[in-house]
Amino acid sequence: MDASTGDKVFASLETFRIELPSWGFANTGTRFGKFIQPAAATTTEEKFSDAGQVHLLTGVCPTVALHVLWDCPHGVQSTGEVKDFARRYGVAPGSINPNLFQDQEYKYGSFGNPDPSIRKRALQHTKDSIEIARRLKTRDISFWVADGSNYPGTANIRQRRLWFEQALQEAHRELSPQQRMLIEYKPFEPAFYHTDIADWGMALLLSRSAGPRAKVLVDTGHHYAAQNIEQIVAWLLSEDMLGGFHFNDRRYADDDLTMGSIDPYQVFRIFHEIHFFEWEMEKRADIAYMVDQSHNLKGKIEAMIQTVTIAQQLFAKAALVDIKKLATAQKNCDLVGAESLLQDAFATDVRPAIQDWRYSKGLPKDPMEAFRQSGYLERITKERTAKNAHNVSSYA
Ligand code: LRH
Ligand code: MN
Repeated sequence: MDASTGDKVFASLETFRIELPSWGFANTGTRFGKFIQPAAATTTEEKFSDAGQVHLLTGVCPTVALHVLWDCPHGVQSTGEVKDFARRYGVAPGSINPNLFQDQEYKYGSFGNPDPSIRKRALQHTKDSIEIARRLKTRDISFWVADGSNYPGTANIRQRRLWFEQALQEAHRELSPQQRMLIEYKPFEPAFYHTDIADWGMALLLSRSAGPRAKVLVDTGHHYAAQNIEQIVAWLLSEDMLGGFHFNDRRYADDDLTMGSIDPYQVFRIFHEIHFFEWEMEKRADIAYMVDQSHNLKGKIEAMIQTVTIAQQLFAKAALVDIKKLATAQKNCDLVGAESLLQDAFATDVRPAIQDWRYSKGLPKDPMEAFRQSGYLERITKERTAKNAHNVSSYA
């Protein structure tokens, strides 16, 4: 690999950081059940410990996203112990995810519920989540709201939009100047007729009406198969409304498979649009790169290490596109020339340069091998097997 390519890989890795989801270390499944892993994390401390292991081995995932009901069982009172875990395991709390979909009260919605007392309850949980973020000195409050309906005629879609606007405006007023709110869209599931925040346009309009500190979160799994996700990314960038990503991969729907496992070129094309934007605007885009996956079959920590290393590879490959040449080819409608610049970058094996970068940082060249040699998995399996044995696997 020529020096300049190596330098470009090194430069891209210097700034690339990706946040891990606490729930990626826990026993999760599908509606048809879940397969219990004896080493899986069940406590918030164990999730910090596992995330700390991945950061120790890769050096590029210094924060872990928290889901309030799953990781802060005592709400705001949980922030003290979370700070202890962060100190003990060397990873900081990242984006705070309110949970407005799990409680029975949210059967007919949260912000969109016709019952004002339920909407009030949802807003109080949101304010508590913002307070948790404030006490943990973390920046992003990341909203995914499952609200919607399953049958035509059962919901007043326009009225529910107004309720969402009111709730998100009130939430925005609670934010401190350093904080942001990220609004995630999803076309369906668990609602199967309409979802209140179903696509990027709805999330953008709700973010705009909420306030300047509200941005859109793009979960790569939340698109119909034929949608051009990198075009949505390009539009959100040009609107200065792109706040972050939840990366995963899918063959069909919101499959939450490991990033780049099905369509790595998709992620490459997204990273390319971001590099292109930053080159043209001569400024860094303020984007939170995060993973959001459900490791139903793969070992949870191995799947996370695999994800982080694939993310580094795809980010570095996209940084190899000669954008100056690309801009010229685009202007000259040199279709093959332009496309080949992306294909050549994507086809470049950046793994040796990434290993050199890790070595230069005192990190293991091969994080997966280092993990397998560490004995960490054997230790936590011993510690956690008894506890996980009681974990329910059936759906119903
Ligand atoms: C919804 C979603 C959301 C999270 C959840 C774990 O599908 O992507 O981001 O809250 O997964
Ligand atoms: Mn998500």
